[in-house]
Amino acid sequence: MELVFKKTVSPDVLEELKLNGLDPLLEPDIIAEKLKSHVEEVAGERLLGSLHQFILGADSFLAVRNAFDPGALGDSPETFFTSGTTDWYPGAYTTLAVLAASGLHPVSFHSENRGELIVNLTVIPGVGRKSDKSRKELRGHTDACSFPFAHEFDPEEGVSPSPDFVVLIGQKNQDKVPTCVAPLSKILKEMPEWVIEELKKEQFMIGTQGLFDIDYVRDDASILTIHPDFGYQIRFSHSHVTADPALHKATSAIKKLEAATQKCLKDVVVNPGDILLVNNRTALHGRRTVCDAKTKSGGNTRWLQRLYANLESTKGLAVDDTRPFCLAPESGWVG
Ligand SMILES: O=C(O)CCC(=O)C(=O)O
Ligand SMILES: [Fe+2]
Repeated sequence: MELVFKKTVSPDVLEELKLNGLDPLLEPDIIAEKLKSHVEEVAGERLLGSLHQFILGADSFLAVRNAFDPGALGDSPETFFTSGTTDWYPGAYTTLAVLAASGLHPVSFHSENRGELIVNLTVIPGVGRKSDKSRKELRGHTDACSFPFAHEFDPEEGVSPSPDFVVLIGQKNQDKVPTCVAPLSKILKEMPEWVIEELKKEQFMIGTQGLFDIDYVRDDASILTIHPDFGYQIRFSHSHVTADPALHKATSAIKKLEAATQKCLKDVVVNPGDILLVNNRTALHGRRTVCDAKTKSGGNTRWLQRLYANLESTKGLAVDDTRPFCLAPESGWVG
């Protein structure tokens, strides 16, 4: 679903916050509180109603178009870390306010990117896995796929639930490289009943995605679950979900899910000034190829930013006194 803001939050209002030195990585709640009413004003009642319907599950993604004016940006960063520069603040400020107006709260994980609330998705220079990954296509996945579903969360286990929503902020995307989204409702229709039954069984191993610095594989996990209020939910990653090869039906169910996902992926371009909210439980998301290894990083290469957001009802384990939004597992944790 798409929403178009006719007006953006005024650059003057955003500039004032910047002059006050408010850092989106440290004081997201103060920023959200100060800006929420501005967003409510420019959005209007109809758009706010759509935001609320979306977070309650009306659709698998929401593209908020023309939400902010990116203003004058420096060269695209070449690192995941956002601290140290401030040219990206207008997008971050507005996104925090849009989340607050939707009834969502931002979260990060201590073990991913030093627990920083907002990370760059940008071309990382050099050779190696991280650089390759930053340029390549990403197949359909959910973020933090090895973490529990919200209704499975057990504080004793030491792992907070995976985030309810993945939020992408558009800073630069001159080649219009699409993000892709496959709604679970469509994927389910592409699969026979026996595949759905297999995916619901607690028989899979889910490894942890590369950006987390923890050593953790979730054993005896289901890929599909039925949430008591929201219905079918999914967690998945092509590269991190496996089954015991002796379990033929489980292995072929993974293959069927991959094929069904492929059929359902829809391109959504996150343009500068746009905010894309993806439901991390009722959709798989991915991305088309950003560029090849010959393309230089920096300059005007694609630059999105990402943060996570949870419903009020989703609880996690806070582990950092100075950053209440930063959740377990901690960096270096072995599960
Ligand atoms: O770059 C994008 O559009 C999405 C990236 C993504 O899904 C990820 O980094 O997990
Ligand atoms: Fe992702």
